[in-house]
Amino acid sequence: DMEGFMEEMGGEISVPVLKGDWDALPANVRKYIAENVRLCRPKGVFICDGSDEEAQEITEKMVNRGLLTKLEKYENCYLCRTDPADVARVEGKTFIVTKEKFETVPHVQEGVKGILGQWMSPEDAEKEIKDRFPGCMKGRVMYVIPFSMGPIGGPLSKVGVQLTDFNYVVLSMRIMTRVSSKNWDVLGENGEFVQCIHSIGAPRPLERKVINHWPCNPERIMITHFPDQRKIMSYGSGYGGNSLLGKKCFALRIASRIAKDEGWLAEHMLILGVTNPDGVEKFMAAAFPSACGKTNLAMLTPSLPGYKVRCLGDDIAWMRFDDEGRLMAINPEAGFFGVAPGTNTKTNPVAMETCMKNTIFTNVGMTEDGGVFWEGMEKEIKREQLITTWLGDEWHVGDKGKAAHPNSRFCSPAGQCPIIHDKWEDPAGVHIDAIIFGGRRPEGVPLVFEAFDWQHGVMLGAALKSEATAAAEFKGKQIMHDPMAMRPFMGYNFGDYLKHWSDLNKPGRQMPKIFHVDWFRLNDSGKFVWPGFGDNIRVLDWICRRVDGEDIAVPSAIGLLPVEGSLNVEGLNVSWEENFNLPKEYWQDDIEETKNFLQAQVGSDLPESISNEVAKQEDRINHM
Ligand code: GTP
Ligand code: SPV
Ligand code: MN
Repeated sequence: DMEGFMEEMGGEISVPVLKGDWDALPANVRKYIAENVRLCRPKGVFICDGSDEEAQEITEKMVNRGLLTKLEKYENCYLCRTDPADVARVEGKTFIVTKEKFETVPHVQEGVKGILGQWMSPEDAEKEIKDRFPGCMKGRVMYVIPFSMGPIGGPLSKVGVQLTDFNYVVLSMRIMTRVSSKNWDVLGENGEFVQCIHSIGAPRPLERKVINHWPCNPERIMITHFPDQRKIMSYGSGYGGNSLLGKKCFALRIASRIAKDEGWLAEHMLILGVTNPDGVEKFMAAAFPSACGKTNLAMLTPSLPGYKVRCLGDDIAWMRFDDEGRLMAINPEAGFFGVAPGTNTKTNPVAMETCMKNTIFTNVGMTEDGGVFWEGMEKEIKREQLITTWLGDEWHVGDKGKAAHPNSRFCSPAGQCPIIHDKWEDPAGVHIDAIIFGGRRPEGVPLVFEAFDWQHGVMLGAALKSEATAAAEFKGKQIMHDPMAMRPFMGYNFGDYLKHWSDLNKPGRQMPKIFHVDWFRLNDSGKFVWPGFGDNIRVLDWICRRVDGEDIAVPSAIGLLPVEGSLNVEGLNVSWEENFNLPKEYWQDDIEETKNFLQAQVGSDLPESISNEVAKQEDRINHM
């Protein structure tokens, strides 16, 4: 059995400690490392302290190896190109392991293949792990990364310890989380931490050719989560959400499960503050599926004069009601792992400024003068410049193919974002006034509408759909369900999750208003009907005014729509009709499809509160 297999070492270590003070580590951490050294067989252990000197040392090594290229045009920026077979999250190889299957996945209808999370039995997980992890770090160094999700020592924060054999992960985790020896003090002698074990699955001698100096094992990728043990084991991939285990694996999958048990929320949401011309600020959290606009909204440069948007986070929010009944949110991350393509000085000048120093770029193109290039930057470089694509080919603007991978990313410290909010590291968080859901919906969905109440809003979140994006392995533009933008990140039964959301609505609490937006509606000629980006402030402004109770909304079948003219479109050449019309047939099909989806996928676990809301919505649509 696993216990015997992972035979305890009593905190003894059998390989050299290359850096760090072994004896200074908490006893339970020593035991955890020793067990995994015995399992993975690295040649040595490197205990990270999170210092700049440490990062410098690792960076230099990686540049010498060829894994990183220094970008001469900027300050302390590097380019990394992955093995082209390892470019995104792999949802099909991502599992939650619990004894009881229905803790993880809903009771789907008979004959239906569930898509809301993948369960694996502990027995199968043990087999898969024994098939992969023994000796997986042979000839490599095991880095030990003590990190905090949320400000170190904060009341909502949690500590993780990642073990990894990939130095790229060490550098990226330093940006994305708070890596520091101080986390050992926070843990104390036997403090609880999340065990994050990661291997690229390329022990020496190598069995698979290494491409671009990016060792990985794409055929054998397996990302397993053990919520009961607060443990993650990830194998075979070095990319993003597969390897930076503090992010999706911990801060969403494991944390959502802890949050359910403890009565709070771990969500795939950005956090921002909007200040209106009167100086009144409101905070919002917004859930859009991967590559659907969170980073862009979080860093919005308002096109309306007098407004200010400040960013607190671009991907994950941990939220909890405080004693006064206010929903308080923190960003557990410390950096941005943002989509590069589409980002430019017009669409997102704040992101462009943020990533011009101390940044690791992955799978973007490089200009001959050591700058970056990706699709969307055509106007920012000289047309004749020679570009090396993410695949290493020579390329010019206008040539066939792409310079950057569609899921190429920048990884930058959040603190250097020019519009970062002063409170972004406030351990108590900020008071959320509004929650926004949205996706890529090319058809039928109005620019913005408001839920009638909390229950209706939870149903809107449950019904969230979006076109597939490059952030995972899916191909094409199929419209996929992505309830609460959490489909790939659910840590437990989605029916229980919806119930948890419904139950949050208790007397004495100031429930945020819930909204739905769509920046991606197309007209008959295939053009976006809304300019998006900086002009999204007009939608945020309408939302703020609704939070203040302004009488500018009119009921429709699907929710409260802006009264015609109440959303400021001054100076824009947009059609109100194209942005706000509700095609009855479209919505009849949509609610039918949503109802079937929820019945099939959440089955008997679907809370009545949600099916009631669906039935009411269907009735309203039929009476349109
Ligand atoms: P993840 O990091 O994968 O979770 O993605 P995200 O939700 O942060 O998405 P991001 O803001 O990076 O946007 C993804 C893509 O959508 C980029 O190519 C953007 O340029 C594009 N995009 C973002 N906002 C808008 C918008 O308002 N309108 C349009 N047309 N495109 C947008
Ligand atoms: C997402 O896919 O939602 C991301 C990128 O934020 S990754 O970190 O790879 O999950
Ligand atoms: Mn994301």
